[in-house]
Amino acid sequence: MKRITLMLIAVLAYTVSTAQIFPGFFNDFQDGTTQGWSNGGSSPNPPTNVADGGPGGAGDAYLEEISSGTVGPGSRMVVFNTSSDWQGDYSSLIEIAFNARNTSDEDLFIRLAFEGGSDDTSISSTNSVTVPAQSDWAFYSLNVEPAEFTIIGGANSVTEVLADVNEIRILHSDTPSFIGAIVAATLHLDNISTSGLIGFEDKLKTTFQAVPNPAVNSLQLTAQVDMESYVIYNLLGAKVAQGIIEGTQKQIDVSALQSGAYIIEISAGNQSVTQKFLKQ
Ligand SMILES: [Ca+2]
Ligand SMILES: [Ca+2]
Repeated sequence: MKRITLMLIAVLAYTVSTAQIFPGFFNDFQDGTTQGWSNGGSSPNPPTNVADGGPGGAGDAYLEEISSGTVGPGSRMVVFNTSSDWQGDYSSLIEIAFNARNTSDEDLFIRLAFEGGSDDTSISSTNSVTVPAQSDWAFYSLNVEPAEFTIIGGANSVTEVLADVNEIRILHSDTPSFIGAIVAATLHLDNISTSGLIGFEDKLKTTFQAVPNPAVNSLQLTAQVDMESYVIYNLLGAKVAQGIIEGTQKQIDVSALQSGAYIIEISAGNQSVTQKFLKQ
């Protein structure tokens, strides 16, 4: 029953709206699974979870992917993920980063590839990052902004694909590809993570607080960005108080204000945010 409910939720989530993929999501493989990374049904060498020896050393699990370099399933260096964690809208992301190690004799030219959009269009990173042969763990990142991709097949634009991804792939190929290249190699991956930039203005607007509300004698201002100054207006638009903040928090004295409703405007970095508050 639980499983059916989860499946229904998954179906509803897919049909009703496209989930946003947020910065800060990552696969660290510490749960002992491949976290949805696979080769597909008939591969003789699907990715596996290795419990020890990731970039953090003992106890740091990672993903091992082997490609045979021969013919047929398992010959190409490619892992893909169609789990709900990786399906959705990538438009708020800047990069996907990961730790990688290449224990084989071939340099690996790692790219991201996606399938998505209304037409199941496939796209690939135009440029690769090189994980050198016989290299130890290192940190790599690939940009996921639309300008960084080449369309492999399908009628959607890159932007449409990145707004509605149904499959992500990490692959080796010396040219843009959705299927990866045939190579005999072993690639280790860990901490596959999303990163993005929330704009200063968004961060100011989403984190600014003036409490308590209603205020009695003082108002505590906090934000996760440095604020520069404040102005308090009454509801007629007249300026009744102002001051300098210089930091992420400031307690201001409002005891002299008459009881009533006010607007406080915070300025920072050429941006501003306003909030209504009541003085008791
Ligand atoms: Ca790990
Ligand atoms: Ca494989």
